[in-house]
Amino acid sequence: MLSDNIQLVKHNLQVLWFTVNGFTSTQQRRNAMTIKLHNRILMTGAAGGLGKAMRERLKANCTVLRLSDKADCGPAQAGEEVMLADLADADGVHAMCADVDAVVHFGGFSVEGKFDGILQGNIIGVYNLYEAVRKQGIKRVLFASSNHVTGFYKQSETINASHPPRPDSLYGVSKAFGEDLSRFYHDRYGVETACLRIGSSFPEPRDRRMLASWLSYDDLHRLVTACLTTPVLGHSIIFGVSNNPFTWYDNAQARHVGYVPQDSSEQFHAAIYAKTPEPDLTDPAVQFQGGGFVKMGPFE
Ligand code: NAI
Ligand code: 15L
Repeated sequence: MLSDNIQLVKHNLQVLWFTVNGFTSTQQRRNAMTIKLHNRILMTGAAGGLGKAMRERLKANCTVLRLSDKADCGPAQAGEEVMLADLADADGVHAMCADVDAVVHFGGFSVEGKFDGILQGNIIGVYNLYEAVRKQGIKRVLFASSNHVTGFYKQSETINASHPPRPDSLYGVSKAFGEDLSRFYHDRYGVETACLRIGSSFPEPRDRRMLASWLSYDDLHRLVTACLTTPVLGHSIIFGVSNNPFTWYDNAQARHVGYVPQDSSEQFHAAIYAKTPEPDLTDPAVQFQGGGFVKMGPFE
């Protein structure tokens, strides 16, 4: 607790120094924010796409990066620990949370599909995680939510964190559950959470919709860093997108987090427009923000 407070004071002094003296470069601003406030960070979903992309980057944010997944993550490298666990196994989840200072939770069922997989990973799994967080006294969690919590808003609408959820899939419903569960653990037990409503985080946007929803890996790391280092996070909902020329999201309610995206989908526009057909405006996948998710299933 004392060392946490010392770290927070050091962080605030560093940010104050830069604020008073001015940031002479973007790099200085990033360096000021990428300080090691945490000794051990647990990253779940380490074997997945975002886990692999963040593995190296997140080492800048902590002394020890603990990696977990139910799938093989490969051997631990310098500055890493590996503890495999199925999120549906409460004892395994409790063990992987021991001695952890903050959790970056990417693990779970990441697309629309049969309910049982979603239930195990995203409902029971998230409950197990928050129970372990509560029992282990972990203060801060970054929860990978999704744009599919609000996928049934139109692509002609701009939404913010106060808009009610309109999930476009069982997957989106499960992420809405995770957001509500994390709010309960904040209000009842004081656990701070950032619900990152990630758009489309891949090396490049793959279609016209992703020109609006794209989040570069470097911007995802900036978002994670901002959420880990902001002095007071509370319970915050943040749309995870890059600085794209058009988007459907307004992050004004998360200014306290200090996320400043620096990448843009603009560089991909010409190529994407050249290789994709004119959108059919009567297609629900074109009308709604969730794209193809709005017409998937049923699966039983
Ligand atoms: P992914 O499917 O590549 O990785 C998810 C990882 O979670 C996998 O390695 C999988 O083995 C693990 N996992 C699944 N069920 C598990 C369980 N029961 N116990 C333990 N581990 C389990 O997904 P990706 O793209 O890396 O996404 C990471 C997170 O971010 C997911 O929660 C996803 O829903 C969320 N997200 C990702 C977006 C993207 O554009 N990549 C967009 C919005 C949300
Ligand atoms: C998600 O939530 C998925 O995890 C990811 O695979 C993409 O489909 C993304 O949303 C998207 O909407 O592009």
